[in-house]
Amino acid sequence: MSESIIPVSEAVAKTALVDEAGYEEMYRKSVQDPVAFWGEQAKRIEWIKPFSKVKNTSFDPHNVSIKWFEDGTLNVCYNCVDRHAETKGDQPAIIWEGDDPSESLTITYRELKDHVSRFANVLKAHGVGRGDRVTIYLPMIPEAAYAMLACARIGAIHSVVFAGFSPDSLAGRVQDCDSKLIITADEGLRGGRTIPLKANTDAACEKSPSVETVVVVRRTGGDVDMKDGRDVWYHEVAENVSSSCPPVEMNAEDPLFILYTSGSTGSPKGVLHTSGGYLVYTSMTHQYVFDYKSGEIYWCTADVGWVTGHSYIVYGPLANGATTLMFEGVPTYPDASRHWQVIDKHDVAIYYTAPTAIRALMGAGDDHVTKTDRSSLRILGTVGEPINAAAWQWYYDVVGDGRCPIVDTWWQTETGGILITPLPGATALKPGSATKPFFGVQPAVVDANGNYLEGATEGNLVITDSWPGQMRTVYGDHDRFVQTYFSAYPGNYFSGDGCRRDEDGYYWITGRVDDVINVSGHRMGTAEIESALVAHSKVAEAAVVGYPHDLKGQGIYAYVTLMGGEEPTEELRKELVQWVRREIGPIASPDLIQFAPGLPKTRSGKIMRRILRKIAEDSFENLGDTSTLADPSVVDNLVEHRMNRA
Ligand code: 6R9
Repeated sequence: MSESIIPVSEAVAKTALVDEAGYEEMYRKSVQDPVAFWGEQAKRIEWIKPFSKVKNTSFDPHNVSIKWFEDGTLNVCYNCVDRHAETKGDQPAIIWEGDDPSESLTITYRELKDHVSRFANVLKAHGVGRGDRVTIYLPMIPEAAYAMLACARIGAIHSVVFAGFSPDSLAGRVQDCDSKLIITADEGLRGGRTIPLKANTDAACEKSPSVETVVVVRRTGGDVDMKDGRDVWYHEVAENVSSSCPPVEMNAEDPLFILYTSGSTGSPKGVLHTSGGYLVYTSMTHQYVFDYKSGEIYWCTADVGWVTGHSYIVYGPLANGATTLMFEGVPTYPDASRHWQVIDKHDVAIYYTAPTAIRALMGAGDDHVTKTDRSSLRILGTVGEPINAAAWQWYYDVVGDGRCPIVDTWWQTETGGILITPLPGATALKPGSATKPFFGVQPAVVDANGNYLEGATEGNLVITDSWPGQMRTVYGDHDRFVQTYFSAYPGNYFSGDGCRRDEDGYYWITGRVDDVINVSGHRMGTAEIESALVAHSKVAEAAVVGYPHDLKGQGIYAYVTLMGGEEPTEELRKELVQWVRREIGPIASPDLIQFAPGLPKTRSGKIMRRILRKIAEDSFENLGDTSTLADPSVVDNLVEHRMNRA
């Protein structure tokens, strides 16, 4: 297999924080003496009371416990806002670019402090305090960042729910953590279309008795119902509170936020991140991975509803006093040139996006890119799913004009920050490889029995010791945390991803090895989609698998068995797609639905997903061992009636 290697750019290396030798040296120190290393790194944030103990962590499945800087105290919001307001108050903290290209806003650090303090006072006025959960269901507007930071300021725990989720998904997440307050907007605006966020919230509240208050930010001015005694307009209540609010002293291990994410089984898990370690880790990775230089405009295109938005739009960059760009819209509105125009308009130096966006924009043709300037760009990044070599090369050659290193960053909601990544001045690049571990991160490859594999090899990706940004527990269910991440390979954190390590020690993530699919960089449990399908009165049984999709990375292929007497019509197929959209949200819409009279099962009744995956992938000639099937003829029917992927 021929493999291209792109050496470190000399221009970048000249000013980069670390070069090749620097990386090796610093990495060695970080894993030889993590206590000394992280104790030193933790100085990048301001502590109220210094910690005396750096690391207290155990991956032993009988006693999983993760604590960093445990007796230190700090306020995360103070670190992201106030300390910069004092030293560089006039510098833009957030540049907001609206869905409509004529709308943008700049918020300085001084202004950010006012906005956030006011928001915090509104929350306090509605009875929110330390440890209370607040659900944030907002579009990509500055208020989303204000609301998150306001929670951090007063010690409340935020749970951001992506604005593309349905009322039912929102309700599930509100109920799981007993939120008493939801922050939403009248409507969201994306690609010229509105999203009825307040109406969705109303529907979710019907199922969520814990909610006492709904704070509504006015975004579009669209008509909404306001419920007396429960709903308040943010702009009205904000007028009556002060713009000064002291940040509270929090312990390093106090929760900062909950973020729900899909796993292979059951309902989404509330991933819990805490304060000190998370901030040290996101701040350090943001600075080193993007080689961030003070004053540069940095743009991460993620939504704040995902972990990438938390760590690399809000907390990491703001902890570093950076200027972070927040974009409300979509890459293809008004046309496929939008991202490149935003880069020119705001002189973006660092651009961090997802492979699915790169593939879509590549498909739109080079003209959209080449007609723009992009000379402000210095570093490109990608995250969310494996990037295919062709998309990588296009990103490098066309978007970056062959000048800008690409950092392919591997990490997860659970990891809090980037774990495997190139560093711009230190790592020669191989298209499609996330390359090497970040400081303090010790990856290993294990076989199915948990044996560590040495050298060039392929297997399951585990991490053998803790890092400060790691999740601490599943909210309200520590057993599930232990079960999900520490039981498969005792003594290690199991990522759920497969990977290959080459002869240079570079890591190549090959994708999930569990029942999680990755559609356009969005994680989804097949079980969630299946349970939405079987909730439909005409569906008896459903099995969902992923299949390779040119743009989305993976598409959703659903096998559906109907209730006796139901007709498998085209109409019903459309109805089921709509149904899933309503139950979970548009990102979970099945791409293909195959009506199947029966599913392949073992004699003990287990669905053989391996076979369903092969058929969905169109590689049904090699179905492997089918001898354990209860009724092998089921498979012939499935193959015969498989859906056309084109
Ligand atoms: C940050 C984020 C995590 C899953 C992860 C993996 C996939 C993320 C990747 C990547 C290959 C990369 N993933 N980054 N695969 N190369 N650079 O995406 O978090 O939404 O929790 O998804 O995404 O499969 O396990 P999350």
